[in-house]
Amino acid sequence: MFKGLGDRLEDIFKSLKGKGRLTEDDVNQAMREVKMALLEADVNFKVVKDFVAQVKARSIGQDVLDSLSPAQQVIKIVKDELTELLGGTQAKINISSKPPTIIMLVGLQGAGKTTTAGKLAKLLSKQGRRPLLVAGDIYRPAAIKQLQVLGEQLKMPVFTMGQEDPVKIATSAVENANHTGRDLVIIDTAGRLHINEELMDELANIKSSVKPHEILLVVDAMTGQEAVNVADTFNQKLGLDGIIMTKLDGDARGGAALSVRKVTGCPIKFAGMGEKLDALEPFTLTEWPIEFWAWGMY
Ligand SMILES: Nc1nc2c(ncn2[C@@H]2O[C@H](COP(=O)(O)OP(=O)(O)OP(=O)(O)O)[C@@H](O)[C@H]2O)c(=O)[nH]1
Ligand SMILES: [Mg+2]
Repeated sequence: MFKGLGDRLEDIFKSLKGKGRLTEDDVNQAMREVKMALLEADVNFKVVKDFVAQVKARSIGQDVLDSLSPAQQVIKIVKDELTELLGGTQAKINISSKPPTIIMLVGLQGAGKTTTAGKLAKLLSKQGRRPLLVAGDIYRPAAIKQLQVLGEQLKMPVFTMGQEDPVKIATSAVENANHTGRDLVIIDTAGRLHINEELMDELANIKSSVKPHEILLVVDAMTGQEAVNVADTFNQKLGLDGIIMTKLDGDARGGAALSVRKVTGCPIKFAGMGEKLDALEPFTLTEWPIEFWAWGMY
């Protein structure tokens, strides 16, 4: 997914290394190219601006330019700042010491919440958890059925109460998990086409009634820059614990992931890599940008 960006950075670094000594102009030129590469990868403009300013400030000091291997140092600074931007590897789900652990999935319509609920249930059951899937989307009639079908495929229980109030559904589901020995509750919630107050209020009410250990925002990577606004709003209203980027198997340019991480300060915990139930992967730094780390360019 980040291949294009990785290739671009690699070219920029090659030309820096070819120069031997570096002047301030060389660094400025390289940073202009880095900026274009990030923008073309769909990274948010403000994030790019701050990033480049930060790298420049660290690179233009005489201690770097006068050093024996200035290009290497500049490349290392870019890499460090990218690492900082992505926030390291944090694919872990916080498991509560007092079961059940409650995970709530939120996000806009079609982002992949319901599918991701099934994927997470599968992944975490492999780690020994006993999930209960909860049908908290009462608006789209097919939503409950969709989750039930996933439950059947996974041979896992699905808790539904039809069109009952979602807060009631969530609290009853947690009680049910307690009675039936399920130690993980995954709540699927309704989406909307756009962010609206009604949805946010409903989600905030579910939050305050069951106090989830993890509120994860499911974001469609294909939505590009819009993902940043969405993530920012959900984070302000709900206080997110993490983000799951879906559809990274498509031709999303990946920059949205960087931007979302930076704007919300929330770790991207998983990447959805397809429609199948096992297409959920931990989002790790080493995937990004692949050629760049793998070839030890710095
Ligand atoms: N290619 C690809 N498709 C995905 C991924 N995750 C979900 N999808 C597809 O995206 C579509 C929407 O997924 P849902 O899980 O129904 O999305 P949702 O957020 O629950 O949607 P609403 O309930 O309508 O708000 C489905 O066709 C999924 O198969 C992914 O990682 N990659
Ligand atoms: Mg859904």
